[in-house]
Amino acid sequence: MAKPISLTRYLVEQQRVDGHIPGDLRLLLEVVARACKRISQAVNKGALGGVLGSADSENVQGEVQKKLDIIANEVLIEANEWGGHLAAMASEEMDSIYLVPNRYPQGEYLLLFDPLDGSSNIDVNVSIGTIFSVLKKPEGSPGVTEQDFLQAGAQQVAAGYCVYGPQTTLVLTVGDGVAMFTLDREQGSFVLTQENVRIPEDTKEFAINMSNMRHWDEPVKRYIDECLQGKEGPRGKDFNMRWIASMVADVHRILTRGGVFMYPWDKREPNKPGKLRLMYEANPMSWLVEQAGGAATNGKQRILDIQPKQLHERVSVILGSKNEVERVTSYHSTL
Ligand code: AHM
Ligand code: MG
Repeated sequence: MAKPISLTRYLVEQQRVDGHIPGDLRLLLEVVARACKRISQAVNKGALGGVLGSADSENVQGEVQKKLDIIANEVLIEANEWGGHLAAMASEEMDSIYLVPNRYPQGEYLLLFDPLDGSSNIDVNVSIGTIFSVLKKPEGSPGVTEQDFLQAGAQQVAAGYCVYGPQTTLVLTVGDGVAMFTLDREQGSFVLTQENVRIPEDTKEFAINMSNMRHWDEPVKRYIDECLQGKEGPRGKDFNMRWIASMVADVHRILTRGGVFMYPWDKREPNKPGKLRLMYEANPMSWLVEQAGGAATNGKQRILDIQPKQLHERVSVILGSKNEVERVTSYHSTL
């Protein structure tokens, strides 16, 4: 059997052999992976570690924070602030950007993350995860401002997530396809378990929170209605539905066996484009999905082309198997 390839070796090869990433970015990704290992340990301890339940606080979106949301956020900040690879960080759980303190060396990257995605699943022992995205600090600007973070997803230099499920799996792209690494708990290292991940172009599986159906817009209603008609309907095949309510876990399934995931705009909060956040969730996941041959739009345009106007901006998300995403997107222009 071939010798297992660690995340470290994979990244060194991306740097040295393939020339895809600079040394600084490699080291930054190693730090992020180490932080994910620590979060994984906290998740695994569960009730024994006293990490379950709510904290007495709300985040900038007005959502009640769980203890693990805060712990994961602190782990990521603490692991990354002194490494010398970053200029600043932004998190779904923090109101504004976090500048690397002056006492530490300053780097040229910006790190964005959703420290603990799928918060509603924390206390029920269902898969949750960390999502991250790396941007380059714009050249020539002294210091860092929120404006520096407002770059379209197409500018990302690395993106990934770590899913804490029956296995802990880190999924990564640096623009050279998608690779998956499984955490070997005994060795304490991430081991490459799949390279060149590909999403099938067609699928018979959709993921959407059906309880919101009455609030959806017509194009989404039409698409799901056609799926529900099965073999007898216009699609001529039966569809299956899955909804884990952790984007990391739903996207992980799609990267593994295909499918389409949607969290569309709906009428509950008409002024907001959707529930999910562009910079912390939609951009990194869209890049991973595209790198695996899938597609990601907001119904009207490619998510990676959206110019963000605010750090905590929300967006309508349709991503996964290419032909299905194109179909839902086309319904938005014909209705
Ligand atoms: P979170 O980052 O606070 O956990 O919220 C995002 C999550 C996604 O992981 C998931 O797709 C969605 O919210 C689930 O929403 P719902 O509770 O409507 O099913
Ligand atoms: Mg989230």
